[in-house]
Amino acid sequence: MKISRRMLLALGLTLPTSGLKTKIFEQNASPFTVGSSMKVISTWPFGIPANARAWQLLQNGSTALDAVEQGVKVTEADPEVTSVGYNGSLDRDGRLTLDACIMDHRGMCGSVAGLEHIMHPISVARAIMERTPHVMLVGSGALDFAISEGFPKENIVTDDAIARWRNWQKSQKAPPLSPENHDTIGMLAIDSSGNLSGACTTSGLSYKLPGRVGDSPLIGPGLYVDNEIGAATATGVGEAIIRVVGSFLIVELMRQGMKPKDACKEAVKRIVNIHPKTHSQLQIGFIALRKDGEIGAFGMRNNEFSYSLTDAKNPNGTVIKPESWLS
Ligand code: SD4
Repeated sequence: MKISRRMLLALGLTLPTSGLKTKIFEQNASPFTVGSSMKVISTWPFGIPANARAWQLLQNGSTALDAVEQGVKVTEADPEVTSVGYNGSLDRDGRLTLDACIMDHRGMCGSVAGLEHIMHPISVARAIMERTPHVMLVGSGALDFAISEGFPKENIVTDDAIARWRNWQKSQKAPPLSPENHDTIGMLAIDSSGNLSGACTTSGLSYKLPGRVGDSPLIGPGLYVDNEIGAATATGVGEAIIRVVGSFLIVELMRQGMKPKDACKEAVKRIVNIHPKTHSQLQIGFIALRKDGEIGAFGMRNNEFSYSLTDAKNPNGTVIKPESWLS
């Protein structure tokens, strides 16, 4: 006679719970072998010092979430990077409005858009994730929240940024979507427990229309993390990245079995399909980190895009130029 679960319960007996747990785990398990090695990747060569901070934290046993937050804070505070955080590029009206988002291995996320006067928008995004029931705050609401959480209101608009903006006003040589006008840091990390997190932060397109929001603070286009599959993030013309929900698309393509590089290339291809005549004007770069540690990337324009990798083999970081659509 077959013994049913009901019969066992009636007898005051239970099925071995370990067997039950194993089954549930198997149903949800990642299809990829969880890599034993920690890894950090981020967009552009200016990711090297940001990766270094993240790597230091990972080596000390920090979570990927702490690593990516602290990592991109390096870039946010760096006046040499004129497209992220402090000394970032102004909008058409001369205001510095910052966008950022963060996502962890549990699928939790936080985001800010159009945030002024705050040095570290990524930490405000994390505070929204951890201390509110919301995902995204924008503009004055985001600023009020940041101040209420103790973030100092600072002047992060530099004389240099104002001079660049005045220069642009005079010449208006650089159109708002030109490649030299934008560069975001997007960072992905895998920690010693094999958990993934990502962060993305930018001042957005230089001289953008006031109120314009790009892909970088948007969970889906600018950043996506699925702890069973992998993570992806983006840099480049946000409008084009939003149209294909780039980072989410890449993670879903990896779920279907595509390699990280091929998934990034497919996302670029979809942008080409939507912009058959203008894609050569679009700077785009995607990076992806799969659960098992495999990385991949792809760019749009003639080898312009590069990204930074830091791991046990490259503890000081290395800059990699991925293939691009136009070469
Ligand atoms: C945006 N994606 O605001 C950002 C800008 C950028 O490389 O990444 N530049 O559209």
